[in-house]
Amino acid sequence: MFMGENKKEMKNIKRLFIPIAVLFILGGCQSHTIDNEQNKSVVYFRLAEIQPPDHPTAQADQEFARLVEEKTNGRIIIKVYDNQQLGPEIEVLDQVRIGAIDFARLSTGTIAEISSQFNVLQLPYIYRDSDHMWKVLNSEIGDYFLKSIEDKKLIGLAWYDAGARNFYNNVKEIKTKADLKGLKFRVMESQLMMDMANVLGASVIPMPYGEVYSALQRGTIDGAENNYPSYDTSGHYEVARYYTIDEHVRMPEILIASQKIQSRISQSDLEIIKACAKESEAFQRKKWLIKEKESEQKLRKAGVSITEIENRSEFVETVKPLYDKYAGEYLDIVKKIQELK
Ligand code: GTR
Repeated sequence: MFMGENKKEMKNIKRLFIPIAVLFILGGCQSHTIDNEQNKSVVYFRLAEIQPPDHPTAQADQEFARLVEEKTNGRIIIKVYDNQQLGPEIEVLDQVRIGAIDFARLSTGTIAEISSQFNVLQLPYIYRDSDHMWKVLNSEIGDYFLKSIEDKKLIGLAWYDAGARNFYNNVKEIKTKADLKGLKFRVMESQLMMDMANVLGASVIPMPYGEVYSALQRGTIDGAENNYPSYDTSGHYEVARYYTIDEHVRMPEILIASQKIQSRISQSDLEIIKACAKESEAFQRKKWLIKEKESEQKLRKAGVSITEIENRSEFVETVKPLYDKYAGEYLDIVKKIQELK
C-alpha cells in the first residue's frame, strides 16, 4: 500500500458524492431487476468503457455482454456505455467500488492507483514482447492479480490487450531520448507514468483521456503517449503528427466487476459471467491485432511521421531506477515475470 492511501480514499469519497448522487438519479433505475413480457426476471447491469465503439476493447465489452445474455438465457443483460459516457476512468473505478457502476473495462494504470502492486505489471520494458506479456497474464501471476483486487471491493474478470505505448507530439521528430527534453506530455493520472516521462527528461501534465485532444489543440501540452489504436480512434493524430515507436510500456487492460453485483445474482450466474469474461479475451486479442495493423496503415496514409527507435538501450537504462521505487516490495513477482520463458 502507498502511504496515505486511506487519506486519498477519504478525499475520493468526498469528491464522488455529487456525481454518485446524479448517477443514482439518472441511471440507478436501469440496474433494477424487472419483469419482461414473458414474466421472466431480468437483471440489468451497466458496463463503463472509455473507448469509442470501433476500438477493440469496446468491441470486446460488447462480445462479453452478448455471451452473458446468451449463456444466462437472457436472465442478465449488460449494457455497454462506451465513449466515456459514464465518466473518466479514475471516477469510474471509484463508482465500481461502491456499486454505482456494475462493470468496467479499465487500464491497469488506473487500477494501480488503488493497488500499488499493479505497477509491477506495467513497469517500463518489463516484457520482452507481447507474447511474453500474454504468458504472464495467462499464468498464475495473472490469476493472482485478478484475485488481488477482491480486498478493494472488486472482482477481476479478464485481461485485454493494449499493445505498447509510444510517445507522440506536434513539435518535432523524436530520434533519441535527448529529443524529449523540454516537451510537455500528457500522461495518465498515474504516478508511475509521471515519473517515467520525467526520468526520460520530458515535462508531464496528468489529465483524463477525454481532455487530451483539446489540450493538444490549445497547446497546453505538446504531446501524449498511447498505442496505435488509441492514437487513431481518439483522433489525436490529427493534432500531433510525430509518432515515436519506443514501446516504453505494455499496460494491459482489465475487465472488472463490482462485488455489489453478487447481491443481485446467484453464485452460478456469477460463474457464468466469469467464464464469459475469460472467453471474450481471445475475441479481443484477435480484434486488437487487426486494429493495430489497420491503424498503422491509416496513420501512414494520413501522413503521420512515424519514427522507430531502433536502439532503445538508453531508454531502458534510464527507467531502471523506477523498478526499485515501484516494485521494491514486489521484487519476487518481478523476478518471476522476467524469468518466465
Ligand atoms: C488507452 C486505454 C484507456 C486509457 C487511455 C489513457 O490505451 O485503453 O483505458 O487508459 O489509454 O491513456 O488514458
